[in-house]
Amino acid sequence: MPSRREVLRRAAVGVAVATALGAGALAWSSTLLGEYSVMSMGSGQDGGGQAGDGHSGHAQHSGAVGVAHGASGTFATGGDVSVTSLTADPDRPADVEVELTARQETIDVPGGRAVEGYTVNGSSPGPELRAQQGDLIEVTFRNESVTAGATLHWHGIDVPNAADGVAGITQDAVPAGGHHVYRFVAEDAGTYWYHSHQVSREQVLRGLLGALVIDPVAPADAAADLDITALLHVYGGQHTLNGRVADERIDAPPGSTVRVRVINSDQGTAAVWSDSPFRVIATDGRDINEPTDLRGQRLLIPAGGRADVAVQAPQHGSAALHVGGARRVLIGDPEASVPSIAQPSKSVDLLSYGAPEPLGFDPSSPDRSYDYVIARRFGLIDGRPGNFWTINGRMFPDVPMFHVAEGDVVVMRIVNESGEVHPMHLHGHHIVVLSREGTAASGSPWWVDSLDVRPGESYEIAFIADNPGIWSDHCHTLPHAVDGLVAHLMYDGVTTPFTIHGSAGNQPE
Ligand SMILES: [Cu+2]
Repeated sequence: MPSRREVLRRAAVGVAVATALGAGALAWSSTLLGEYSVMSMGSGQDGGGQAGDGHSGHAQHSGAVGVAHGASGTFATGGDVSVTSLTADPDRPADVEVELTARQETIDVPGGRAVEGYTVNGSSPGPELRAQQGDLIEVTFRNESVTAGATLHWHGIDVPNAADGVAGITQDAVPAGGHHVYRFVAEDAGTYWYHSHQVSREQVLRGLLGALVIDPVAPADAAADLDITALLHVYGGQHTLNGRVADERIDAPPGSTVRVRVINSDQGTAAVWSDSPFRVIATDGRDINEPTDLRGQRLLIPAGGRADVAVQAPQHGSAALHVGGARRVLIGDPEASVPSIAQPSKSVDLLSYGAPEPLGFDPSSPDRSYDYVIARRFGLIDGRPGNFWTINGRMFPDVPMFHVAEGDVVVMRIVNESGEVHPMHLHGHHIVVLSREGTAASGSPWWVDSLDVRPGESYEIAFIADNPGIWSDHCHTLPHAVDGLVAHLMYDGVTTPFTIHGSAGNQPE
């Protein structure tokens, strides 16, 4: 039952939306946004509904009218399910309990100079969280002093929507002095990370983040002798590895295998390469089937993405795994001096790497087919002029709303006509790459939550809509998200009571 205040607020949003629409959809891009709900964004689409309709003729609905109450009447909403009710089992006790406290303060950067930013439990990166697959993780997040408010988003973990941590969609930003409890079951093993999703451009850039690793219940055959994390981040121009301006040295006996979990928490693509053969054993928390040794090639990891790489310690000296261009993980004899090697120009193509195996679902006759065409043009967003990103020819917030129903198989064609690379990140789901430029994937299923789409490229991806909620689908070069490269996936019948730019000061990007 919404409170009286809530009802009034919703009504106010409805009026604001209706006013903007009354002046035509373009009015969105030339007026100040004020407070709004993501449910009111853009033109609703239903994805064509049937197999075989290709990508043309997507139904275009003037879906924004009246959406302050949930969704356009065009869509079967089946009643209101608030995002706040989409939680882990509230009666299940936690297996792992963690307290994380964010502060706005000076970050000590060992090996470099201190910078102003944000810490979690006193450092940046914050503590690495580690749990086992199937654990219910309960994190009590306290904001001690982040004046703009803060949240935690669990990047790559398909959490219940209420735990997604996006200010203005799944919660209000936690104000300084406040706290918020996140609960989710870590269903999938793998390498993930957490970061604020409030003013994320600023807060992620300045360190409100950390690593999160879920260990499998039964270690796979590829289990390594040693397992280390290599989190990349740039603090005020200083390239760090696990928060330090230094290489990591791993004392590993000759012939032993080291699993290096590379986490790219930066704003651009990171390259990984080595003078020794290495294997890519997982991308974005999903194992690669039958990975093979790579020599003389680099692996590119999108902003926000992760890759687990296996490297064998050599018989003599140390293997050097270059991560992110400026830092290295040195594996073997910790006393050995190791020369740097130049970055190879040839990139591993994950479209054909490893061996095929069943996807577990059939994307050949999807329930929904959507386009996500990225381009760019001059205009105004929230009264601010600029050369902004567009999605399917429309500028934020008049961008598409991708409607789905639980159980749908969804295919999306992502096309980049904008001239810059975009690491596209869908919350709450893992997507599998079907094809690039019409060339079908032929290697291991390439599962990702963060996918670099380079200029001129087009990808066809697929996923199962199996996690109800309202989910952001945005570029993880966060300044691009600020400039409008954000759309949403909305499940029929799901609503949010939260708003952006309201009294809670929510600014997810
Ligand atoms: Cu981008």
